[in-house]
Amino acid sequence: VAPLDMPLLEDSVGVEDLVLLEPLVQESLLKNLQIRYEKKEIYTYIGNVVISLNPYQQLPIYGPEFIAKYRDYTFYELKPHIYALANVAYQSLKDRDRDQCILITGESGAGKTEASKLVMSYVAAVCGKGEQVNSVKEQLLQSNPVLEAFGNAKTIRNNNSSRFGKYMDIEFDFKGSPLGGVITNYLLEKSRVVKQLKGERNFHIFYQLLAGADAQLLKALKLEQETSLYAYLNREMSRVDGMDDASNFRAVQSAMTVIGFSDEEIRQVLEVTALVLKLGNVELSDEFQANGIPASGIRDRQGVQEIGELVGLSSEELEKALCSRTVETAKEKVVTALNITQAQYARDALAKNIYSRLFNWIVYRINESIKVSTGEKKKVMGVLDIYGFEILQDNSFEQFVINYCNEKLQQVFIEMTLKEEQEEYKREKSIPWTKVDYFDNSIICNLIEHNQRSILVMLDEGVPAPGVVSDSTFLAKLNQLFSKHGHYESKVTQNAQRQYDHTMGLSCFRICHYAGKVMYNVTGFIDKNNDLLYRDLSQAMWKAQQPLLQSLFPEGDPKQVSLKRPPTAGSQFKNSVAILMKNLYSKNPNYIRCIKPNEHQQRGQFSSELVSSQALYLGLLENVRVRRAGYAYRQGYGPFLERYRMLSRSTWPHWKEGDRKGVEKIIEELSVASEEAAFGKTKIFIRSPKTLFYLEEQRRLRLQQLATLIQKIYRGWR
Ligand code: AOV
Ligand code: MG
Repeated sequence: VAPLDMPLLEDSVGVEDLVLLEPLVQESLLKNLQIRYEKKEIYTYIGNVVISLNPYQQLPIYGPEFIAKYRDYTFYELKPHIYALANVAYQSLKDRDRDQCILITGESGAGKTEASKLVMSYVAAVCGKGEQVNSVKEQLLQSNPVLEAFGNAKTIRNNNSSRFGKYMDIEFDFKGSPLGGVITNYLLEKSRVVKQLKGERNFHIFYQLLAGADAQLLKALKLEQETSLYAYLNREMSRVDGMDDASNFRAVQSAMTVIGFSDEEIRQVLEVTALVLKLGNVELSDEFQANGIPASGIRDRQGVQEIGELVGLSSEELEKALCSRTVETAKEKVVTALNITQAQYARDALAKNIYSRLFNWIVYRINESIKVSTGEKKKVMGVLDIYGFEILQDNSFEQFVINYCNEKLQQVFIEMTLKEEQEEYKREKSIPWTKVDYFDNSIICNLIEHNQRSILVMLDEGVPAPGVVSDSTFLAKLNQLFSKHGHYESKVTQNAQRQYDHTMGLSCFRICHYAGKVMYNVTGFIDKNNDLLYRDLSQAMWKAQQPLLQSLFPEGDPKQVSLKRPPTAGSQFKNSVAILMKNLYSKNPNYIRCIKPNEHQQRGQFSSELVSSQALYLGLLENVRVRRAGYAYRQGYGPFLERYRMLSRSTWPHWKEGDRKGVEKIIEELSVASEEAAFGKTKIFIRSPKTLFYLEEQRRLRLQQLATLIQKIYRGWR
């Protein structure tokens, strides 16, 4: 570890802005974060970027008192905090009329969702007043518990892991009062509905419902309280330490009411949720016969009966839909019986589809409540909180999608930090600047999403006709196309290069992501991408008497004959990511980069190795270098004058000739070298941290002098 030389006042807690770090190397950066973490200083700046380390404990640095403080000070005057970033974003949205976005990145469990809630609660606390405004704020804030209940789950990495991506635009009027918002959600990890890894749970809502519903509600939903009775709920993992499912259930119900769901709508949502659970318990068996051939059928009639009663379906219809498949040709309809594997597959596909459509509907319904109907010009603040980068033992299509999204966000970060930096120099006129080299991950983004030659294109070519194209031909095509690609590996490409790697699976490929190498198993890729539901099933659901369930399956309407193949999950995701990127690029970015200090969700543990790898792939060091390459530090003339005016005889104690002149005077009197300071239109730029250290040191000495002086005067009085 390099010796640390921290010349700032705060040296016991390291530097608050890594731009001031000396020497600037990975070791000192890490040490600085560690020193701060141990002192419970979880936030550190790189210029206007906030680095946030997950404390895994409640720190007394949030709430109204702190919000009030950060509201009254400019960015660098108080300790680094997410509130300071939220304040800058909100103020510049309000005063400078620039749409903002808050981009929160980091791997699973790093603290993104918590950070996004801190931003939202800060903005809600400082923006506008009045009954109408307060009710809008409440609706926006209450969307969180509802979406978390249906879209989050306990994973190995995070007890409250977001299993969907979320982008929320909060819209304001010209005075900065909130009018409403729009939420966009990205691909829910629906495979979790039917199966979870060891040590993980299904989505929170299932456990909340069973734990929190009273006897009457349970009876109405035809449920039993015991989680172990449900095949879709992991038996060895039903409770999460410190999580009160029952009280969360009440919170979700009341949040839904605040948002504007009617009692009837809430009831239907819960019925559909119960339906999914009960569907999992539909036991299929192949002891039945169809024309002498073994066929699947339902073993336990009562379950199907109950499902029928719950949502108004005939149990015969349901059984038929689950156990057989109709193929329509121009001339006739052929009904074939499914074997047990196919029937189980159909049942699980149905459960996944019902749940993910329910989730989409909930987002749609929240949007109906919070959408802004007035036509006036709006100012927008977008908050992005997605699922973090994931490397599991077994990675499938879901991880592929999640990691692709993170790759794109890293790309935004690279482009926007450089772009924004350059533009600032341009805006401020005549500020010279040197370029710093970055690892550009567009090569990886292209590998995944390029329009002609990419993994997603190859995936879409895998038409769901059994036996024609399968997962393994998909892999073979990838191997052929990308055998020489620097970020692609598989057994075949390795063999060609005579590499021996026993960790590489036969049905796997590996992508060298910006954040690490991930091996994906192609089994199930084609299927998950095509995401097709037998028509028999959607038609059966459409026949349900319960209006919500029926509305989730519009394609089940026999009048709606569409022969067009629906877009695949991959291409839909790619499109929505592209729209998101466009949206982000049109706004002024504010970054929160979350870091996970240890793998055990433990307070006070700082694993240097783990933090180091995140710091590396987040490009923190490069970020600091970029920031320093031009000018390490910049500050508006007003605040700069305020901080350093005591350093010049001219500006202390009074100065009346304008902020910029005052700042020039201070720089002149302190004999700061001319290349060290540049004067922009609204800000002063200081080139090297040394100069800033010097200013800070002078300020400290001056404050000491003043303190001694005051003491003397005080003694004199006595
Ligand atoms: P994530 O959003 O980044 O993971 P979360 O925001 O859910 O991570 O954080 C995980 C857990 O860490 C939370 O449930 C809290 O217990 C704790 N935590 C995070 N930030 C704070 C904080 N500022 N103060 C106290 N505790 C905190 V994922 O959604 O898995 O990618 O997919
Ligand atoms: Mg999250």
